[in-house]
Amino acid sequence: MLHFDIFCRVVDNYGDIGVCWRLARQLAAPPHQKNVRLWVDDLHSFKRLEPRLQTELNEQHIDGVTVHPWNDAQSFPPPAEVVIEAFACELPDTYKAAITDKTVWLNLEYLSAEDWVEDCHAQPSPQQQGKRKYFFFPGFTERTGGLLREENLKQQRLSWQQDQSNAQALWTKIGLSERTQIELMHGQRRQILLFSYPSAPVMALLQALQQGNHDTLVLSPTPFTPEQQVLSNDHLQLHHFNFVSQQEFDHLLWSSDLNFVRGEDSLVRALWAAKPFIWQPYEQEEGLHTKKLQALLDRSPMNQAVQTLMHTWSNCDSQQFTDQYLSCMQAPMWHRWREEALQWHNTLLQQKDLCTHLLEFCTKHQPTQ
Ligand code: TRH
Repeated sequence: MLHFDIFCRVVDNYGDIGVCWRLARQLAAPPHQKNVRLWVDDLHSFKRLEPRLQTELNEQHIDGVTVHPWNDAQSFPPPAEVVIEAFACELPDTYKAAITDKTVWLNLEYLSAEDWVEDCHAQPSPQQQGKRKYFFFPGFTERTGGLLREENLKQQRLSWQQDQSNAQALWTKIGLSERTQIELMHGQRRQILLFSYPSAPVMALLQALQQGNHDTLVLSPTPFTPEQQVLSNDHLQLHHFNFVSQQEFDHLLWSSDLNFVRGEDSLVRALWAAKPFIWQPYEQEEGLHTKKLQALLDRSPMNQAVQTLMHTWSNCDSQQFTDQYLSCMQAPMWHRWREEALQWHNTLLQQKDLCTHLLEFCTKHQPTQ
């Protein structure tokens, strides 16, 4: 059986550990059931999305994955057959020295829908002493490493959504009143999940929701500012929730009518939720994030009005956002947006997932011992 070591440094935010944790669990779960060790340099950040984690332990087992804290000064066991260095996190020197020409060594890169990804995916990155390291790029086409997706994810989502007591238990956990829960269940109130960077034009969104025809609930893991809180009333409820586990985060996406997501991991989860969403890419120098957003939209079935709205949100353009949002929420446009989100989900579902691509790559590149 193939053994994996995954190394993850938490730089800022939650995307790096978010991706590594999903990857580790998917490799360890059926149908793959690989032996996986995950080395993480910041267990406190990790604990926010995995509450079962005990930050004081040197070794623990969760969902079939062995989790270890990582600091460069510690000693390491011999490398696994497959070593994944997430997001060019630089392996510890002693561990790197023990890598041999038999090890399949990968640098897992950030997700992007840009064209160049196909050319760089699976390319070697020359190393000393015949060691073989490759770039592994997730992506949106068959010529990339694909997207992380659990086995039977669609079926899991549909059965969760079919039984309303699942959503009720989640809503109770995050502190929603019984009355709000009933309104959500009966479709009398729309639920919006708001996971965005501080620069997003949140005030403009809230103003649009105030003017809109529907009673709305906005759920946010970031507390609302006093200025935003002033806009909260029965028509527009604002609710701050404490970070939930990754699985519960998925459930929030599944139970919402519209999702605002940011960075790469929640983007992919919003796609798998099959619901309309607005993506805010992680801001990069020279407007690179705008290119990333357009590259994603170019691969999507999204209509022009929704594409423009996503750019307006990403460019933090409060002036334009309110009117554009209101027009996208008009009945025929909203219906179209929902259809397109479902269509996009169904198209991507036809593709091979990242773990399957990864295992095929390892089989192809692993020398016979
Ligand atoms: O946290 P992010 O902004 O991460 C970012 C990006 O990945 C970016 O590319 C990277 O360079 C930067 O970090 C350093 O957004 P992202 O990628 O969506 O990751 C958030 C993770 O947090 C995701 O796995 C979902 C999870 N999450 C929960 O588990 N529970 C929660 O309550 C919330 C709000 C999020």
